[in-house]
Amino acid sequence: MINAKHQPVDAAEVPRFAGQATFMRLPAVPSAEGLDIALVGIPWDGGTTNRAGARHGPREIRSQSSLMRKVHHVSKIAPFSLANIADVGDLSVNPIDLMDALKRIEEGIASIIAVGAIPLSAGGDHLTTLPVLRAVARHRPVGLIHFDAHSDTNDSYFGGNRYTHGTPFRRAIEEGLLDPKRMVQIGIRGSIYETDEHAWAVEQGIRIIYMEEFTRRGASEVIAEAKAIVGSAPTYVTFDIDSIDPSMAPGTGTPEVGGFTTREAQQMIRLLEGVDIVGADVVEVAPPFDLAGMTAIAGATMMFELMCVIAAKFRS
Ligand SMILES: [Mn+2]
Repeated sequence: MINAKHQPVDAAEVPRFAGQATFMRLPAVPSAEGLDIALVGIPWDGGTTNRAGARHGPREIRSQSSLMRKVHHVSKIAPFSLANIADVGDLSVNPIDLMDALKRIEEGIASIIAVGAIPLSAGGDHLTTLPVLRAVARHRPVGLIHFDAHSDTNDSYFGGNRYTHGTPFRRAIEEGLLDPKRMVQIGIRGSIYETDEHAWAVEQGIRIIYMEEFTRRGASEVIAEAKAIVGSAPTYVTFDIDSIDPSMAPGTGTPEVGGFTTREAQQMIRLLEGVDIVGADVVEVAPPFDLAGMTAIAGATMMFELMCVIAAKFRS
């Protein structure tokens, strides 16, 4: 019987370093038509306040994702058998016009959702998540599981600029895209601008789990709480690579020491099985600051982990 689902190129037939680089060595397809999960690049970093470079993230994540195989070694989830998954390419962006870029990204993700596919994107900086949420949450607010060193709920930068990679989740709450009572941020750390920097976020009802609390309680307890917060309703998962310690993921715009190990991050994502994930992303991989592709492979691996827990939804 012919398996109608897309399959990655077999590394026993074509070596991993050969051929066109696509996410997970899947076919590059022109649209999300017929897909369950659409892997998509958002090569845009116009919201970056410090070291730019995440615009180069999708291409490097594609390259490093050639290391991924077909079956998850712990959960035994075989994503390409459970769900039809392919690489739909990069969204159209505008590197010199922020508002136009946000519009293009929203339209690109909306076209994926319109044909019934779940978007799993590779950024780009964290502002890309705002237009993604505008598409994902067009008809109802969603919950959010947010891995990051930073809360990204500041109000404005540089004389009132409201759209930067430090503000997306404040804008998303204001726009009614996120239900702040169903939001959890995990791994927050680093020096802050003001003592009460996170006061607004907490007032909205966001549960902030600082890195120190994660260290005390561990992955199982923290994710159990996160799952209780988002419940069974539609939820988006966003993974900022700077949540991982810069010793393991240096290639990012705003590194903060004292972060997750890659293994802790993997453990947490695996435990998300059962959450109704309606979209997810890995953002802030900035190859110009990377060493030997180590941040891009961390990003590609987190994308694989996310893909597996999303694919688990398609188990019949
Ligand atoms: Mn972030």
